[in-house]
Amino acid sequence: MAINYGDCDGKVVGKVERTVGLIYDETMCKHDTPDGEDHPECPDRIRVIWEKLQLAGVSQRCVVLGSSKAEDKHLQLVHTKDHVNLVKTLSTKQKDYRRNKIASQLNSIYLNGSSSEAAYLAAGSVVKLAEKVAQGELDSGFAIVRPPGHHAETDEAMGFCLFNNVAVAASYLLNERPDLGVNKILIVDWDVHHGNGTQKMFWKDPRVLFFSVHRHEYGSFYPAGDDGDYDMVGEGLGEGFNINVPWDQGRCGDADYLAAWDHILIPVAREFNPDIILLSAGFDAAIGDPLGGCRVTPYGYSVMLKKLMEFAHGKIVMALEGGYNLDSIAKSSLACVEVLLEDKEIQASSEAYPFESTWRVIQAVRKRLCAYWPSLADELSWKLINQKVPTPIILISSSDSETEDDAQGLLDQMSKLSIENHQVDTARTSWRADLAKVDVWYASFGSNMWKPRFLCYIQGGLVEGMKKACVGSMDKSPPKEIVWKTFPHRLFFGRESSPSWGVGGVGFANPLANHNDQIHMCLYRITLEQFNDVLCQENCLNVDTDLPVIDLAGLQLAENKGAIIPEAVSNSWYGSVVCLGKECDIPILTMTCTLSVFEKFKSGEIHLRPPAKAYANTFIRGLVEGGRFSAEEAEAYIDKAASTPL
Ligand code: Q9C
Ligand code: ZN
Repeated sequence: MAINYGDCDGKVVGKVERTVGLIYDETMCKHDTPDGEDHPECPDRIRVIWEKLQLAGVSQRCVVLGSSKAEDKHLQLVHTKDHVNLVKTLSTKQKDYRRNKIASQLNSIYLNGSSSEAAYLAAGSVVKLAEKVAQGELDSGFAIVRPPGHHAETDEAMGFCLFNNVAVAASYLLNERPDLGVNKILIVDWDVHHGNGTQKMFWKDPRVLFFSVHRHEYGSFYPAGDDGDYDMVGEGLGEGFNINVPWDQGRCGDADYLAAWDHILIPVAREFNPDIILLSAGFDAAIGDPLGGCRVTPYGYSVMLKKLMEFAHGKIVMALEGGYNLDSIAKSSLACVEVLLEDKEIQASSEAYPFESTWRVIQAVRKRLCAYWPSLADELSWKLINQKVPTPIILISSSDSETEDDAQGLLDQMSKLSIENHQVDTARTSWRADLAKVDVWYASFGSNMWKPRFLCYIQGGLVEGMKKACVGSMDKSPPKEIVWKTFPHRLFFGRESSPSWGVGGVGFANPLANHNDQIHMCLYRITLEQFNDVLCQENCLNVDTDLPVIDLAGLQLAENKGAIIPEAVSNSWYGSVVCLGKECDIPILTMTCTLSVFEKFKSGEIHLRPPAKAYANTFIRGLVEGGRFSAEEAEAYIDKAASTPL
């Protein structure tokens, strides 16, 4: 440790700064696409990180080391001889077309005349840094290297990775340097992708605890398949020494990652008590990353890293893996090196809660691994897991290079905030507290009969086929009960288009009963407060109103008269609130067009129209999953309603 003396308020204070090593070598920028095509894994990635550290005056406070080439015998600790030879002979004597052919047979790999040299330098640099940290010459360090490594398997390059840099370094310490006394290594992989290569290399090895947190989405996210699932815990002596935290969804941020830290990684690390930590530090879970679709901030990375520093006397070797937004990776790297230097207190974050799916994943991981790690055995408290963001039901198509919908992003942020705002709002607009005490059945008859679609009106979000997300209700509690019933009203479809479904009709119920007709309805037991919010959303009105659309007096009136037309929605498509009687002494309400609009449908002044395909499909799912009809029957039911004149 270096001791710096500074002057503070006239007093001389001693401050111990930790010795942090950095390795950067411009030579690794020469690995590039053969014809100069753009690629996310580009040379500028390491350049911008290096420049950022210099500009911030941080590299000057670190020990900057030259890079080193890996030795073949070290590479062969985790790779086959064939693989090492393949990478070695990629170099200059070969022609581009030969390399292109090799690359084309691999998964997500490009190669040029400098790829071999860069791969040797990347692996060798991580080995060198790990050695110096292990022997105590450095407290910690960051190898700013490329190509990345964690996807590279024993006998195969993939996912932009040629050699598995971190795995080579871990194996080197354990097998080649018994003198350094490293017997247990924790590898933390926070790259947004699963570290499949590293996992396999230490699958049966209890000396290496491999922890990877990554987008998984049921095996659809790169590198796709089951390898990254939480069920993959290792085998033989290594059983329990492989931990995967597989996110079910994108958009995870600081709160999600820190929850995984606090409730999985940190307690396990405490039990494992590693001698050194190697960090597969990809920054592609960073906010703004074009491939990752997550939102970890530099603050989030700094807290994750800080929490790891309590182990192994802070001996941490960071090695760059992925990360494709140049600005994000530079800022995240800087935040991390500042933590290694024990520079400053970490500022508080503003982000609220993890996703609901995050708690689900964390609970599954804890359950699967608690036999090996007793600190995971306790059930998480109800209070804790209730601190969550409601998850929109089905998300915009997720590919590797996810094009995030801005509306969806905004929506998430809104819902993350609305949790805190909720209490304030309820206090301010007192009608909510009153109407929250009264239950009603909301009788739905269209796409809302599919529960996930209805839940959009409660929790916010959208399901497949919808063109626009719902904001949800202020009170996001799910319905207390669901029942199905049939009523003597007529189902029909009309309007040219709707904001939710685009071109095509949507469902209406004849506001008047007629005993020759039948309409099947799914009844959700919700509060009158929530019913107001659903009514507003159905009519494209803001839910945050100072006055309810239908209050207790309105409910009474609807019960007495059979239907009312609340002022606020009188000119909207669902302007009539119809009371269909009672179930278990609770009033049943539905919403449909007013009688005068119904007359216009009947006369042809407003057009009847069959429903849009996506709408009809959602409707069918509701009927089928509700156990009401088979798919064929549901389709016939809708077809009949759509083709019978009023
Ligand atoms: N649909 C690292 O972050 N994407 N590698 C292939 C195929 C590959 C990422 C897309 C992503 C590899 C180190
Ligand atoms: Zn990655």
